[in-house]
Amino acid sequence: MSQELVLHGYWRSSASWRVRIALALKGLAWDSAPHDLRTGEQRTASYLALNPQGVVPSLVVDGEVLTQSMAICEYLDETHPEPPLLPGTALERARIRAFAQAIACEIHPLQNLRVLKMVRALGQDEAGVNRWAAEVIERGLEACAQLVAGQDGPYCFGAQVTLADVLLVPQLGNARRYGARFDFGRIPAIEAACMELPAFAETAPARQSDAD
Ligand SMILES: N[C@@H](CCC(=O)N[C@@H](CS)C(=O)NCC(=O)O)C(=O)O
Repeated sequence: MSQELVLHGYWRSSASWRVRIALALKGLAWDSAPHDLRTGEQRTASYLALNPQGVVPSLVVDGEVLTQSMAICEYLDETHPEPPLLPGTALERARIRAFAQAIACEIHPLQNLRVLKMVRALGQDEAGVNRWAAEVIERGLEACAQLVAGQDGPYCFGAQVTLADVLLVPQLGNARRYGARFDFGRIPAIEAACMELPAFAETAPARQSDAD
């Protein structure tokens, strides 16, 4: 029986894009509930009732609310195992998770909207804020490139798309937005390979109904 899936997100949110990619890879249809982060819609009382952290995405599955994009992707992977986002042995899965977490836990939180607002409030002008974001992203992606340096392509970990690719491509969108370099090792080639797939191309920010 098919589930009713409602994705609360925002077109330009990279964490929302992760979930859109995972949904597309699993061939799942979903309804969109957009929240404009620029006007603070993520902090309305009705949205905070869904997601007390006041961030997108949230995925509502038959009335059950799921938060945190990686947890959502893993839930989708467990409930719809094909194609697997975490294939291989325990060791291989640990490497994929480590790469994904390097982005989700180390890069993205430091260049998130509310953190950039704090950097601005501490006195940085727009150029300074962008430099902060770009530096965080460049340092992180340089390390990510090393994590996959010895792996076969075309994707992060071989011939199958994994959770690592699901996290990487949206982060590269943020790299472009803040003018960060990402010409590290295999990173540009991995992005090019992913963007040939409809699951990545059709879920891109500019192609969402709430994009302006
Ligand atoms: N770790 C969270 C991060 C969620 C997150 O920070 N989302 C951003 C958009 S990419 C957001 O909603 N920011 C709103 C804000 O900072 O006020 C996840 O992966 O779901």
